[in-house]
Amino acid sequence: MKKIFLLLLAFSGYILYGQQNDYPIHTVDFTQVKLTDNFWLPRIETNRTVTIPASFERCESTGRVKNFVMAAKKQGKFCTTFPFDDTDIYKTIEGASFSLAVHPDAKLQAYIDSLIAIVGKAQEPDGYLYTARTINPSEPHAWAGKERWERERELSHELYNAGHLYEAAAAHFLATKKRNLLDIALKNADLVCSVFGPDKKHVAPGHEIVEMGLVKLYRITGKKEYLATAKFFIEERGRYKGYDSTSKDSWKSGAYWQDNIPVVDQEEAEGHAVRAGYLYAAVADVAALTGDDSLIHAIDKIWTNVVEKKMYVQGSVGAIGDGERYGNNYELPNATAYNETCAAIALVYWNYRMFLLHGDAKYMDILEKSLYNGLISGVGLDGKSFFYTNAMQIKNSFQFPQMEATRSGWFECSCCPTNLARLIPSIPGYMYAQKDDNLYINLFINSNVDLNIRNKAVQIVQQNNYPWDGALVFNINPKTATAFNLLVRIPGWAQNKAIPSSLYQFQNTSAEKPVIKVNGVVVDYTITNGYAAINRTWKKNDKIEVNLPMEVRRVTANENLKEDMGKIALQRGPLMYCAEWPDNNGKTSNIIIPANATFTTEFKPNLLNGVTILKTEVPAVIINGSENISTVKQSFTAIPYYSWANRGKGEMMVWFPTQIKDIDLLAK
Ligand code: FUB
Ligand code: ZN
Repeated sequence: MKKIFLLLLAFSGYILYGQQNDYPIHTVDFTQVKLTDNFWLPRIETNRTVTIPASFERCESTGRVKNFVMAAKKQGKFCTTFPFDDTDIYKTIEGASFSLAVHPDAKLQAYIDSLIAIVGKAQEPDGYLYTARTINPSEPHAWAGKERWERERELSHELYNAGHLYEAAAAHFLATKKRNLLDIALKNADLVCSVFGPDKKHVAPGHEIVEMGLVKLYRITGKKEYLATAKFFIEERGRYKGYDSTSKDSWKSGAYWQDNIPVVDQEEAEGHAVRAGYLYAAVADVAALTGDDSLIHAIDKIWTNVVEKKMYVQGSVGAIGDGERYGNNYELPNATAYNETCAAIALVYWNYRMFLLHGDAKYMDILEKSLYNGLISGVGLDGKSFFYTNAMQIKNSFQFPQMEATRSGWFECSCCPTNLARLIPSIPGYMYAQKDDNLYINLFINSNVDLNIRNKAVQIVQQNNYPWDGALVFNINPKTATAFNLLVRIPGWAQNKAIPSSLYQFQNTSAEKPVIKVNGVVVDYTITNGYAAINRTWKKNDKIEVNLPMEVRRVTANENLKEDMGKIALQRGPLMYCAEWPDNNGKTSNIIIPANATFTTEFKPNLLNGVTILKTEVPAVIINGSENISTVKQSFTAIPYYSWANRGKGEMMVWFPTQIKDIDLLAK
């Protein structure tokens, strides 16, 4: 049995002893946080009881599992569409492992073991694992190339499959302490490290994730080659001479793969948005573990570029469908917004790592924006219907074919559902982080957490009704009186900043300020890097109350976003709102929200699993007969953006004109 190098503190919080460099801040592992929350706990439960079983079922019924069975026998014909279909099994195992870690389930564990046995049999003796070739090496998948790795740069996804295997194996090992999947992953990683490197084969992986996966294996085993190979893959980018660097076409220039410029010189988020997000997250990992500041400078610049110029108001990225990619600066079209769910997930991975590097709440502001809006919009309230793309508007008059107006149970390319299956159970892991005697509270989710701060046991209980209410309570219960610095994130939106850049602003400045009380007494606080610091000796039953203003805010866009000019979007707390047809006389593209509209809010427990709606009266343009139009006053209801498309197909809008400038007449 191979030796496991380190003392484990489970999942993301695990620390590699003997490692000189690492993130200065470390995560409080999701397994330490026990949720009692009305918003997230039901979602995590739905993920456990519906999404994960449905994903496994689809992996079987679509032939993804059969591909492994055939690879083991070297018989048959690859029976699904894409060479990366193997990863749907890995990602679902990863999500199921996260779930097992907090919710033991012998049946699920046995089922995963049975799948792992199937995966193991498909692995070739030297560790290679890629069903699209192994089933029939003389006739591999068309994207795979005749020889191993030969088309890795473009399409084969051999290293992408490897990366998801490593991520799943790390999660499974940490959850179960079983080595069955880990050993398969390590054998594959050893092969990858023996094939690629400075004196070996050179390639920038065609779809990043192998880098993050290798880092996870490095953290578990301490094997330096894994980290070195992850770094090598990052440094390989921008070295290939086969692209046309002058081409505007991102495939021809290499920008599609973030391979046009060396990573340290990259300044703009370019190319395929999921690939990009996974790269930037991996760069953060490798920079943290190697102390390479040039890598940090690169992702700092790229982050600023995304947040200043390339993000939709509801936290989605990857505007352009052709190439599933980032657009040019300020290229954020509403009618064709692509916004792959996986890109939002990648953004969460990346922004969390940026927070761990820098300790600034602005990264958590972006994480929260994406998580509560453009990310969970990707999964229906039933847990088994999904969006691959996340639209910014649906109009009856015209819909681009690529834009999804209804959710699907699965996709031919089904990366997003299985990515959600692994992201959702790990959400409690983004709530708390520590550095020395500083405790960061980043997300507001009802829960109990048992911490160790400077070797003293401290329990924190969150009591809130977030994201619906801004009144937050934190009960601090150290075993014995303990001094530490509590850093409570004060979201940018509670400080009159719609986003940490000038891309979106609140139309009016609110005079309401967050109020903080300790044991019932209002305290003065200063905000540093987005956190209110409360430094004191904490005693049992100490209570902090934070009141975040929850007004309805009108959001306007930077003047470079031409399509959004003269329009507003609606935000309350961390949630972006949209109007959907069932609440607005069957139509939303005819609505005007004038400057003087005032909103009321109401929590509707029976609507969309319980949501706070925004209400007002608005003018709406209607057609009378076939020749006349008029404007009528009607009641207007907005729902949280994440909850749209759960009641059938129809119109949806995020940005609303405040005045009419012109009318486009469509013929019958
Ligand atoms: O290429 C693998 C995955 O399929 C990508 O991350 C998605 O964008 C989809 O193209
Ligand atoms: Zn996807």
